[in-house]
Amino acid sequence: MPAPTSPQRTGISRAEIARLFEKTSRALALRGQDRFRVLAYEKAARSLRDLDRDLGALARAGELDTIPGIGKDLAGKIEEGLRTGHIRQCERECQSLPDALLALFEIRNLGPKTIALLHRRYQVNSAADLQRLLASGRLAEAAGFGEKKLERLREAVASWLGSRGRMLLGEALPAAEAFLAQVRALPGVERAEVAGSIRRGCETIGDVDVVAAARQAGPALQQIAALAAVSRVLAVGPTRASLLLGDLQVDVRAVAPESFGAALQYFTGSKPHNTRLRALARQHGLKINEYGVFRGARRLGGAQEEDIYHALGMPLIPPELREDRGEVEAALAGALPRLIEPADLRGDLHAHTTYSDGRADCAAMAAAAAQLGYQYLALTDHSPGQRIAHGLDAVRLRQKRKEIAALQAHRGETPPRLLLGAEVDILADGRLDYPDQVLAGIDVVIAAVHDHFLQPAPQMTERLLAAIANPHVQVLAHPTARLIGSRPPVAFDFDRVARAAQAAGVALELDGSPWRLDLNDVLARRARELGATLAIGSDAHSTAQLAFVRFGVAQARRAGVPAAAVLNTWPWEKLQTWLQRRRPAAAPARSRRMLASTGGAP
Ligand code: DGT
Ligand code: CA
Ligand code: CA
Repeated sequence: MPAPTSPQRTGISRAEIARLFEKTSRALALRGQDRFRVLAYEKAARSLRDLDRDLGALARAGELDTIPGIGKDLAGKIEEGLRTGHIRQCERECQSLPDALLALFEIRNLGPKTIALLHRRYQVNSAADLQRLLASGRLAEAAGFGEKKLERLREAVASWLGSRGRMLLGEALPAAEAFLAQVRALPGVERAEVAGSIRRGCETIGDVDVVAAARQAGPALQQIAALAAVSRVLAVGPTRASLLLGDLQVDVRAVAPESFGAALQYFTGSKPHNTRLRALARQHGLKINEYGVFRGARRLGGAQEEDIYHALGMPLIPPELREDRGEVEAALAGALPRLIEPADLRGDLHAHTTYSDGRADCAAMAAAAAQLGYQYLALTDHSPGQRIAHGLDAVRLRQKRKEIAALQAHRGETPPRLLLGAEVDILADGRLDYPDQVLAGIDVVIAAVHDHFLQPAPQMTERLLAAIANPHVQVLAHPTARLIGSRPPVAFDFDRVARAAQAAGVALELDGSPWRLDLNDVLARRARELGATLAIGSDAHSTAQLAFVRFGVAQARRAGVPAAAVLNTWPWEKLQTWLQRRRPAAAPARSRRMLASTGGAP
């Protein structure tokens, strides 16, 4: 391969500025500096990540301070980064603190005080150091580290190390799509698609694979490597380029247009799926590779991805199913499921507002849901147990009910229909965090585990079964409570819980938040086998996050789920009947009716 070409740019990207602010926040916290400065950098980093406008354009217009959390000082730093590629003060703050040490902040249950102590007293500079220290048993002597805390930390470190180097689908996919749009716009590129694990909708991503069709592959790759989004060129050759977009590594392959479909199929993988196809091809006396499908020297096709599958006597298999989990047999038998698509969703039953820990108010969330074409939206804020998330007590719940009713009255027939919801904690013993008479006045009750994650499986199973048995519960939210890379799933008898949910008519959520994706693809598939209904929720804490459902849909597709199995693809009338079905007939009719028609106190 030719020597790497050096990029033409001097400034750093929005993602890199966000990352530097985040590191600065951590560095300040580690040194025990002023809490407000720590929070200011943290908030700025988050704001930059959430930003849906062009940072360069805002800077040119002198409007950086219209970004939430960005004042004059931080605006100056952003300008400096965009102009020079450096933010000197931030770089100074982070000096002598290794990235691997600052990365410890990503480990669950590990705060700045503990990290500082581990660093100072035990020379911990990375998660690997911490893992060794935990294994040595030396930490137990230190004050404040009980056996339970140590166990939790051990799990969290293992979990973080297990997913290290991989990026969440929710972070990688938007960056990959933005890059793809730029690649497609290049004059030398005829077609381009994202391949690899992103296209298969995997929950975490090692690197991004892009396949481009070009008459002249080499020059096309040079154009791609020179795009503004590219922060570093690792290598460019005649057929392939390796690039960095901030933290994200991208592998680009350029092929002739007549091979585009074959290359896309090849680089979408997965490897086990492709191995199956190649074996099948051999049985048919065919050969498939990244250039096409061949019988001897004769080329049968390869311009379209379908060419490969059709040559093997089967329809195109959707990328999300290509994991060698029975999809090849199903395709050969003509039994591929018709998978749910994002457009099938008619509403969202899991979203937060400023009443608890959301960043947008009810009206803004309603307007954003209207933009998505939703028929209904449940605003499900936390119950009082979630104190840090400002869970609602009965008084504030009543206030929220009033506000939603007024908003609904104001919006009239304009969709979406707004539903008073609650994400109610399932307490350690299986009781819910609101009494039944309060639950009876809530349109959509989704129940969730938010604490006591380490209960033994039998206890956790009983806890979840008890929640399902409550007739007011309609959805079991993020059933395993895992956080990808930081909190392992809670232990319980999944089949028993899924069977109980099916029997009771409680939906199991597939939470689309990129950190959760819970149920995951494997459990969602099992839930379907057991006949349980699913619900795909965004768990949005901002208007933009309503779009998280797409990641949930990707997991549902990986699980082979059709639209009809998902509660929130149903039209409102059908959903309404379902929501009310389990409510005890003895409860006052007033509290059983939907909010839009009442407005009474919960
Ligand atoms: P990742 O990047 O770890 O999230 O997972 P993938 O599936 O994107 O894996 P990656 O990037 O190594 O390769 C993309 C696809 O290209 C992979 O799913 C199958 C195909 N592929 C790559 N290298 C090979 C190879 O050496 N042999 C075969 N058969 N296929 C390969
Ligand atoms: Ca990849
Ligand atoms: Ca790759």
